[in-house]
Amino acid sequence: MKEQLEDIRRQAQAELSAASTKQELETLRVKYLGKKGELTAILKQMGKLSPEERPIIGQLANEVRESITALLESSQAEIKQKERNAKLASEKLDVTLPGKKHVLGNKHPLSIVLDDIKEIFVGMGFDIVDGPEVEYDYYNFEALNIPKNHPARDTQDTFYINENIVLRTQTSPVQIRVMEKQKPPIRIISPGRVYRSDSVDATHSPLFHQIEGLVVDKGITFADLKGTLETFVKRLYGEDSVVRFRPHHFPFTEPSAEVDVQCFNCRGEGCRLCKNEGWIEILGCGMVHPKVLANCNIDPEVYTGFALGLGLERVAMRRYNIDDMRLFYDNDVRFLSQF
Ligand code: 2NL
Repeated sequence: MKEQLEDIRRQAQAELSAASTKQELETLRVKYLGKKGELTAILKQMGKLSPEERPIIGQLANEVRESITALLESSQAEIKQKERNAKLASEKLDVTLPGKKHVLGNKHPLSIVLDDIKEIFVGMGFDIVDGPEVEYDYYNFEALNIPKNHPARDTQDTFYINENIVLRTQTSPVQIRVMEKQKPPIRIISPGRVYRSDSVDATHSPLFHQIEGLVVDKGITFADLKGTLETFVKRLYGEDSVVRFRPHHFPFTEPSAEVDVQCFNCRGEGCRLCKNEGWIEILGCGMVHPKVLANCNIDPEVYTGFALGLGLERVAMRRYNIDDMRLFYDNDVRFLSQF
């Protein structure tokens, strides 16, 4: 029996020091100290011993139990400490590390200029409208007094989807649609993407942006056009801007004009920026052609109107001194973060 007890002690010591989890320890506790455990099994046989042997074996059994209990407790404490250390290590946080920089986005230069222009027109009581980029030939050309075989169709270099459908070459079709639906007074601008079948270079792109404006009401005259555009140009380029109107021709306006602003670089003297002209062309405009009004069921004997169109890229290129249009569409952050 003595031998058996010593065996149990040795075996328990070996197994306990090899245990590495709480679960293993619990299994070992049951195995050695539990009601059906090995030590209990021995103690149950104490009755067979002689009275002289009994206290000796009893004492030894107690010693074994105590040493196993002590070992269990120290192993438990050790495992608990190990788990704690592992938890602390995995949750370690270096509060001295530098923070992660958030890269802030930028407003695209075209959006900056567009928002400025919208604000100026909204300030004068205009509404902002939009419409389809894939448009009927009728709305893009026919209704604007550009019939089939009109020379303007050649210069437009249109992308045709089929015989009757095009990618819009200007945003005027949006305004035709408004005039068809809404009776005057009308005061709108229509900014948006337009398409022309041009090859890409520093000043051309098959996709660019246009802003058109339209005012239709009783008694609208060329003086309203001049006043509105002068106000627009002064708000966009500064109150001291000088504006001139030059006769021009568009099929959809009559009379038509182009608007120049005196070169803000040389004040009209002539320099590189204005190509020695002293003036910089900024938009086209005119009184809405009576045929265009009639096409939209607006009686040209009762109503008159004016319209204008300008290219967004050209305004932005001049403002930011950008010499290559392609930069707008590359979306290179090194370019975009400069505005
Ligand atoms: C330019 C200048 C222009 C218009 C656009 C227009 C729209 C309607 C009726 C009449 Cl619905 N006109 N738009 C008028 C004059 C000039 O654009 O340089 N275009 C290429």
